[in-house]
Amino acid sequence: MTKFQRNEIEELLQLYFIMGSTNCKKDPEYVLQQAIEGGITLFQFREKGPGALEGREKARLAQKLFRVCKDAGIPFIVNDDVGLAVELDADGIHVGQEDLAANFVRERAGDKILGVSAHTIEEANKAIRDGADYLGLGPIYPTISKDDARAVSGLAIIDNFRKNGITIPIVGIGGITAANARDVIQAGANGVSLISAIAAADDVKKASSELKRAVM
Ligand code: TZP
Ligand code: MG
Repeated sequence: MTKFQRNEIEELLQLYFIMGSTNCKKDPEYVLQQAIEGGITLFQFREKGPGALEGREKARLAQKLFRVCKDAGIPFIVNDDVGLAVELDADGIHVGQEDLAANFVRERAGDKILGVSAHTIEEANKAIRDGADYLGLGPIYPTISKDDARAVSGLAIIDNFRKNGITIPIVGIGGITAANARDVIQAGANGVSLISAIAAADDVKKASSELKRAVM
């Protein structure tokens, strides 16, 4: 388990912004600062897709963004890369079903926040046994930000997980905007996670604060 309390995790998931350099129209540090000013509650560094930074360059960007988060008191989660999360001493790590097994990640991550993407009740229960602190469910709506995304699940997946006794914190992902974020919470999620609705906005701070209002 993580050092964070369960109710703290639930609050952190409220407006969970995910981003890497390839998602941004402007300088990533600036985008993150604006998103924080708008009211995001948690940040995930996800450096993926065509043109993504690798190696030392990726680590350098991660360090910069981690600093921005630290200065603002926003916990910093690393996607997939357990080595980077440990090297930085990030606040958490998020893995998918195609990544390192969650029990192995939990062992290496110590008391960091561990998030796991799940698509079925079986995957969810395994992730919980492996020590997940929260689950990411989706894509709830169609997304353009993940080339290998699964089929769209709709809001039904959240309701279905809750009805099947999954009580740990849940965040919805995929195609979430200020127009549909409230529905995701009403379906039983503790928060929304999203990339493009903030990272690709012309006015990042405004987009982020509109989302904040939608989930509050
Ligand atoms: N996992 C499922 S959908 C998705 C990820 C990482 C992408 C979400 O991006 P967007 O732009 O918020 O739809
Ligand atoms: Mg992954």
